[in-house]
Amino acid sequence: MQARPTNLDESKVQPYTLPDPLVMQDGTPVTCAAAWPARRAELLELFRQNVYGRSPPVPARIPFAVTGTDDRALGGLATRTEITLCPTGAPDGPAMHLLLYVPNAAPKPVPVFMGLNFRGNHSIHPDPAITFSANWTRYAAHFDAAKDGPLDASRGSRASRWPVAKILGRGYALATAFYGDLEPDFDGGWKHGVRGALATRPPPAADSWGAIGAWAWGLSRALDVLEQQPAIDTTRAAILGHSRLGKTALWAGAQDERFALVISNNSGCGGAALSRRNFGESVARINETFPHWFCSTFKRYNDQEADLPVDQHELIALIAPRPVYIASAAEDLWADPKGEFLSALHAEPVYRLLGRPGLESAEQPPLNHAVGGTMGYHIRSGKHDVTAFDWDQYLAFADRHIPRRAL
Ligand code: GTR
Repeated sequence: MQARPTNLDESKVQPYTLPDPLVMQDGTPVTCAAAWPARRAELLELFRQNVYGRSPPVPARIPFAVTGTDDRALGGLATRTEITLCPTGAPDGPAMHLLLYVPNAAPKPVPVFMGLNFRGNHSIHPDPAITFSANWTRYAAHFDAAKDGPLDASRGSRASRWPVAKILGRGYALATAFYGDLEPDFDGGWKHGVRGALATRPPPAADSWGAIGAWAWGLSRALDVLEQQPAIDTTRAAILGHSRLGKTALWAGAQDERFALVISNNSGCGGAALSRRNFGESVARINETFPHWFCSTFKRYNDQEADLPVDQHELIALIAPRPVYIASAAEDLWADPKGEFLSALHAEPVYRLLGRPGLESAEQPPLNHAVGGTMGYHIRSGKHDVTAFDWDQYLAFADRHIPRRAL
């Protein structure tokens, strides 16, 4: 069946009714903070069953090895550590290569920004000592070069998205890994990643996890390992991601309450944007183009968004009362900037119930102007990307919520 045509015209947005995050499935209203955990559990289960699928249990032990360390990295600014971990618990299973920079000057332990990268660890900074990602080379042919620019294999090709010196200078560590270490991003990629390694029964069940679930789960396994690094304060771990990895960051933060702060950069459909708003990428389009990202039940809602028992504002609500930041880009209509804002706005009642200020703005703010209390939002000018402006807001938000220690 042909998916409904994409709508990019605000005047053609059809009315819709969102499920209320503060009403239980059986109709009971959630009126006090003490009643929230039960609703939270219910929503989490609905997202597992209908959207992202169910993640496997946490392995008893995550084997890891420090494969390299240099305490005079980046001209003495940082200690660079590379850690190889086995997210499934099996030493001969898929390996995740974590690159960690810790600022030398900051009092330890330091808060940390964590996020997966699209092009291998070597793409985030020209530092010649970063191990070149073998998995990136292995799977590069699967990248959509037309959409995402030419395949630049060079070191630092994505440095504009990772202002490493600025992050370190502000007293934060940075931990990143190539998302393809967990699962290469194509239909059938599961065979080469953690889903394949843990598969128990093909064909998968309707609520078996998709690739987004696998990437999110891997971030939690990286956090397991960071908890064993004395220089890192994992009670102040921020997780961030762009686009499909923004969807991933939200799902990781929703499930794993150890993530103290969650940032979605231009995450769009299946991320921060409301599914019921017919603007930009739709559930049908995303399921058609990326059949491996979500659980198979999600396909039931192709052009039938009103039947979803949840919508994406409830994903944001699952992060409450922890700080969450949603960022849009004005030219990124495919991701529905307004739908991303509205999703945050409709999650706000949960933050309020839990005694936290929310967005503090009922209207989408003007371009390049951040708003918010425990929830943050901005829409900046420009395209689908991560820019210096975005990072400036994230660092300011982190300074307010997971500050570094005073010298
Ligand atoms: C697009 C996709 C979006 C977003 C983006 C990205 O093609 O339609 O949902 O995830 O890719 O991750 O770059």
